[in-house]
Amino acid sequence: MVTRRDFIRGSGVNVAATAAVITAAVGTSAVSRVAMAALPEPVSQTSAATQGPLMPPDGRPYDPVVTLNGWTLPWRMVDGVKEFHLVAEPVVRELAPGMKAHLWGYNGQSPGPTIEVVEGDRVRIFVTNRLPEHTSVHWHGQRLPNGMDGVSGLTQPAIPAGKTFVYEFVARRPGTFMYHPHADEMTQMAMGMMGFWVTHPKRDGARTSHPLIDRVDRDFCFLLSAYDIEPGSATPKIMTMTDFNLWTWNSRVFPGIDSLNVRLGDRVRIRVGNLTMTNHPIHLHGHEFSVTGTDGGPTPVGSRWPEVTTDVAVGQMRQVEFIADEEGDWAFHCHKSHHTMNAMGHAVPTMIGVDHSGLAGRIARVVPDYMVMGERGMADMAEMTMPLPDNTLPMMTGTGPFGSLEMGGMFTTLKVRRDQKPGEYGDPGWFQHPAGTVAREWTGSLAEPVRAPATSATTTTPNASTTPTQPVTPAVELKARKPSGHAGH
Ligand SMILES: [Cu+2]
Repeated sequence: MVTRRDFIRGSGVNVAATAAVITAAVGTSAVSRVAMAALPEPVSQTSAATQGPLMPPDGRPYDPVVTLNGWTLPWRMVDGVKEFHLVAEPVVRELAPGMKAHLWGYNGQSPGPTIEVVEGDRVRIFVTNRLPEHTSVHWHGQRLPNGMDGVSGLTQPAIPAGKTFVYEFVARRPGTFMYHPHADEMTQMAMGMMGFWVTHPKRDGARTSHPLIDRVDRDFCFLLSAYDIEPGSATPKIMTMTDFNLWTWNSRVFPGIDSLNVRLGDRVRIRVGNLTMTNHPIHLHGHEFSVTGTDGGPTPVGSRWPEVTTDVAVGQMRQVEFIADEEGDWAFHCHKSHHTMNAMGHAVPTMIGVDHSGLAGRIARVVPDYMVMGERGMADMAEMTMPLPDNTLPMMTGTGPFGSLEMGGMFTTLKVRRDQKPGEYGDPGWFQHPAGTVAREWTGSLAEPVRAPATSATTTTPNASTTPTQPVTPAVELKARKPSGHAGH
C-alpha cells in the first residue's frame, strides 16, 4: 500500500520544508502558488511485496520494469521536468515472514524505490535526509555534470541530517543503473541504502530507437545486498567485512523472495546489480540467456553468447535476456551454495558419518533440548523444527510441491506458464507436471554395471569383479579439510 507520509509528524526535517511539503499532493488540481514551488510530496511504501509495473501517466512512453519485492517511485511533471522525492530514513524491512530487520533505506523500504525515466528526460531529484548522520546520493553509471555525481567531500558537501538537497541532470544514456550513498558508505550500504534506476530508450514508433535494446514482454530488476544480523537481533553489524550471514535479493531472503511469473514464449529481461562485498554467479535453470547489457550500457551483439550463469562482481550490473519457452518452475539462484542459506553459526563441525546412536539419549537426560545435527548431511536441518531465537529464520527452509526445498538466501523461481496473462504478475501456484515427466523411484530390476575387464597383468582395478593379478594397495584414508576462516564468501 502506498501511503502519503505526513511530514509534520516527522522529526529532524526543517520547518520550511515541512510547511511546503504538506501542500504539494501529487495530482491535486487546486495546487497553491506556494505548492508549485515546493517539493513533490514524498511517497512511501509499507509493503515488501512485489508491486505491479508503474505505467507512465505522462512523459515519453516506455515499457516499465517490475522490481522484485519492490516498487517504482512516482514522479511529478513540472514544466517538462520529472521531479522525484527520495527520503533517506530508518526503515523496518521484513527479510522474509518471521524476520524483520532495522535498516536504513529510502521512502519506507530498503532497497529504495526504483526510479524509471526515459533517455533525454530532465530529472530533478529532491533528497531529504532523515538519518541521524549526513548522507549523499551517487547515481552509479550515469553521465551527468560532475557536481551532480553525489560524492560527499569531492563533488558536494554532504547532506546534513534534517536537510533537503536537490540533484538535477538529463538522463543521457539508456540502460541499467543504481543509486547509493557516497558518504559513510561502509555504514550506509551495510544498513541497506541503495536503489535501482532504469533509463529506458526512446521509442521510435513501435520499436525502441536504440539498435541494441529490444522491447521485452517482462523486465525484472533487483539488487544484491548482504547483511550480518545475529540470530535474535534486528540491526546489521556494520563492521563486518566479508563474513555476512544473510544474502539477499532486494533485502529479501528465500522463501521471502517472490517468484518471477511469466507467460510461455515471453521475451524476458532480468537486471541485477551487486552492492554486496563479494561476487555472485547468478544461475537460471531450464533456459539459456545472453548478457545484453552492463552498467556501461548495452553490449554489442557480437559479444553476446549463450550462458546459464553470469557472475556479477562487486559494484557491477548485468542485464540478461532470454525467451521463456519451457514451462515449469525453474530454480533461479546464486550458485554459491552458502549464499542459498540463511543465518546460522558457521562453527558447526561436519558430522557426516559420525554414529550418534545412543549418545543423544544420554545427553538429553542432562540437556533436554539436545539434538544431533548433520550425521547424514545437513538436509535434516530443513525439516526438523529446532527452537530458534525470536526474529531469525531457519538456515534452509521453504516447502515445494514435493517437500522441503532446503534453501534460503539468494534463491527463487522463474514460473513459466502457458496461461499466465500478458501483464499479469500474480503467482500461478506450483507447476502441474504432465503425466510421466517427473523423476520417480525406479522399482524394476537393475542391470549389472558394466566394468572394465582386467586385460593386462600390470593393471590393477580395485573395483573389478575379477581377481586382481597383483595385490591391491591397502586403502589409505584421506581426510579433506576446508581452510578455516571465511574470506571470499
Ligand atoms: Cu552469491
